[in-house]
Amino acid sequence: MRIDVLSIFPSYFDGLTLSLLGKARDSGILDLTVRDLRDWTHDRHRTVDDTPYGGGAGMVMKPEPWGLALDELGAGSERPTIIFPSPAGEVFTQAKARDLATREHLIFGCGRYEGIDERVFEYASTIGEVRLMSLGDYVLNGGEVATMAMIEAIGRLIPGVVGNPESLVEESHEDGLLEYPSYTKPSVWRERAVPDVLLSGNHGAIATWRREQQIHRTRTRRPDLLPDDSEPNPV
Ligand code: 6GU
Repeated sequence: MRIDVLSIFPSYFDGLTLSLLGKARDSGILDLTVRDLRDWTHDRHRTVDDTPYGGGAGMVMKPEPWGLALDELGAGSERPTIIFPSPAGEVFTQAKARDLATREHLIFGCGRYEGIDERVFEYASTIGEVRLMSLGDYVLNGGEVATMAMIEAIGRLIPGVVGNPESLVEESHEDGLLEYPSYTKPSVWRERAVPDVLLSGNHGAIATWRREQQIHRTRTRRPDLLPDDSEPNPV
């Protein structure tokens, strides 16, 4: 998979050389390039923002560097998927990560300031499939941290990135439930014992207990994930 990132703070992404994703890059499974948006400016100050038409607080990212960057990164690629992280976007989920992990070429466009000139999104849709994606209902200062989260979630689903594929299916959200609790040695630590069933050697009982724990955790912590979360219709 090819991933290009456009940002005015490319060094945010230095962490992506570490760990599993770093290995995936070294092995060639993941072709990840981070580019400085200012490389597509042509003025002495490498300007990427300007004041908003209509007035208002803050600055807006100018369309021209985005247009040139998207032209270059999109060239020679059959309609890439272009993701703009935005708190005004659709919510990014595990199911969406799974779908995006099947794409050939992703481009992440990290906005800063009060946002990107709206025409950039329209123009980008002539080059690829445009998706505005949010991590959730809170506000970050820019798209960089959100992009890193999405690249990590997507990247670990690319075949070969996570060594043991079984470790993928037992995780929170993969089966729509939160993960069951895990324990390791010692069996008693600071007067707290590991649940007996996990020491029983009874694999059926262990599987049943883990499933019950998943359901109980999901019901108490994230009832919105369960199918019957809807209010009964009063009519
Ligand atoms: Cl994707 N971007 C920004 N700036 N803030 C966010 C977000 C994205 N998701 C949640 N908050």
